[in-house]
Amino acid sequence: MKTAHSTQTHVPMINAARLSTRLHAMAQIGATGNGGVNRQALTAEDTSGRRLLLEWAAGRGYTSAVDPIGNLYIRRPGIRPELSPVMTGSHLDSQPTGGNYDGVFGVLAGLEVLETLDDFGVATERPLELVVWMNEEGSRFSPPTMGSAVAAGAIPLDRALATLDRNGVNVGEALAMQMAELPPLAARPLDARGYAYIEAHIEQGPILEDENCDIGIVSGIQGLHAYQVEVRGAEAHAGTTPLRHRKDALVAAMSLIARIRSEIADPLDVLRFTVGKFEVAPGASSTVPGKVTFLIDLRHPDPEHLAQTGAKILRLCSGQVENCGVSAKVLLQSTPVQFDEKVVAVVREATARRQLKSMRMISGATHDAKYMAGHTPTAMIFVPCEKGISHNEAEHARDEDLAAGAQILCDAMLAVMSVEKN
Ligand code: HGY
Ligand code: MN
Ligand code: MN
Repeated sequence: MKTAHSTQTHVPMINAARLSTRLHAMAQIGATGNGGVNRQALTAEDTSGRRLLLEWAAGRGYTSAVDPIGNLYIRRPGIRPELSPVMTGSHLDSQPTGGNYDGVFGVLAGLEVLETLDDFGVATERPLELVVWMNEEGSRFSPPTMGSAVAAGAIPLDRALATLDRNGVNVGEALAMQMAELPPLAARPLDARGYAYIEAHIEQGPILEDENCDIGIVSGIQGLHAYQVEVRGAEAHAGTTPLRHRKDALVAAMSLIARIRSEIADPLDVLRFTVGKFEVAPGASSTVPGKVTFLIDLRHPDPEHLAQTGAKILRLCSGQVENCGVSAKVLLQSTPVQFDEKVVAVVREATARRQLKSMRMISGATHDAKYMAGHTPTAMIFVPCEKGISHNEAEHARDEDLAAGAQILCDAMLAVMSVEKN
């Protein structure tokens, strides 16, 4: 066994065919039949995906552990087990109409790196860890990046475990059900700190493709606020109740959202304001809606602008609107994150060595790397995806781009071991 970055005489090359085969195998789990997947956090499909990954890892003799919020840690041993690990990872859970690469690529590229080092007989001084974050998408249980937020102490564990899905099932129950279905896993405390963390992901936007770049050298992530807004009116008979007596929560919610959009409009089109989940109760055609609950997803790279816009929204979502009561709950407020410039430089140098065309960029999408950056030197690697389409079953990335991204991840994880921490 050669030791990485000391006696290493050749550079390990990832196995592109194996990576492609794994991606296709994972895409069968939760396949919707329309080209994408529905593998939401802690569902049977998510459990099947995790089981398959754990089988692949066990086949290589890697050890696997789980922390109290359900993050999985797959470890390839190092010569010096007491050293903190070089880490990579991403997520296997998807949006309801998710693509075959969002999150999955980062997990399987990470596994590919571990296996490539085995194939090339490379022993590293530091252990390597592949993390599968629980509930990155936040589509079944809000907010997104729940697992990495809890591991970083940004969300209290008990609050996360008590989070309900739309059927009234909480995270703790769903997690216990998943754990009962998986092979026994060692218990890992809530501690995701490492020597360095590098996450590979599809860009989920059009920039790399437009600029004809192979690799995105991601230097940070824009900020994200998530709010839950509740509009409370009064249920009434659709046929007999005149307008003057109505407290129509749907009408109030629509006019509130229109008001918010006009108050925060951004002529530069940098601000991202989305209402992606909108529930009307009781949801009967002959009853005036008594209650509407909707989720706001707000993003911007500038912390000041994000904070001011968020405060404006919270002001608008309080008091009375069209005869209905309105209140808002903050689910998540994560400020923009700058990654560690030493690790960003490692990714840039690895890309240059491979003579790939790259560009430095900020991530518009959020990722678990955001929380890792708070306690571990972190950077990300992006690969292009077709027309930037994501959170859509048409999401697609080319095998050669995915292989290039996995190779840069391999090179960077080896190179980062030689970087002295600040
Ligand atoms: O919402 C996001 O940015 C991530 O893709 N879950
Ligand atoms: Mn993702
Ligand atoms: Mn996503």
